[in-house]
Amino acid sequence: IVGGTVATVKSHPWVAAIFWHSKSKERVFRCGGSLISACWVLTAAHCFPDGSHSKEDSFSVTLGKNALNETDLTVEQTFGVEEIIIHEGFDINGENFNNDIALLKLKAKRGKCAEESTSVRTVCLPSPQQSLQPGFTCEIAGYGKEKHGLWYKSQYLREARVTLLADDVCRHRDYYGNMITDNMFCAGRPDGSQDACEGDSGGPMVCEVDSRLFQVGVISWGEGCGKAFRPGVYTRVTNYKRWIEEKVGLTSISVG
Ligand code: 4AZ
Repeated sequence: IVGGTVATVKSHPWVAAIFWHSKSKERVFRCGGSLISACWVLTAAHCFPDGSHSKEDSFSVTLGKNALNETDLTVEQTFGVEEIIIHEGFDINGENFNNDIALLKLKAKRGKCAEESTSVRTVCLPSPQQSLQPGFTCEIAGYGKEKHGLWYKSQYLREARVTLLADDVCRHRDYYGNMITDNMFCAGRPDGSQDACEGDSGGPMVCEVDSRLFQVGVISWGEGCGKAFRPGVYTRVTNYKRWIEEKVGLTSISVG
């Protein structure tokens, strides 16, 4: 996160940290994610560059995490991954990030996945017809870099506020032109002062509607971080409501 502030996971209790296990068993932070039901985490497809060959055993997910390099067993909940579902329409080799969305099924422990606490809870998904006006301000959170080009990620969870851009603005040649598909939208700050950055992808953008927070976007990509005319690009979650329901099952998600 560029230009934001340190946040506690209690104010973003659906945030998930996805780790990859190296051959030497080191846990390497890979991506953000969001808890949408007790056993399911929503994230970005590009977090799994091996696509459907990604090995479930090589990943784990921690909920309730404030700091990447510190473990607080009193609040954190860590799970293995039972299944990785990458959107069928995501093109791993392609140069565009269309359909950059994936689901992780958590491995239950003694019959249970995530247990609700002040640091762990699910986020609501918007209804497919929900649409927010350009200029609406929403919140992003993640453990990603505080500046493009840094070699290290943020030690702590951070948050920032970004404003939704009109699609025709983001598709203007001064911005991203035809790189923006109908499954994406852009958000940022005119001066680039707040943005998502490397390591934040897969994490949620949430917007407050009628005093409830809905996950409207998945942090996906952008050219650099915090640059004017180069806003953050997000996967449009409303377009995937049916896909998510089909994979997860209607029973277990909070619907707005
Ligand atoms: C990334 O590499 C990334 N400024 C995510 C978001 C943005 C740029 C890069 C948006 O994961």
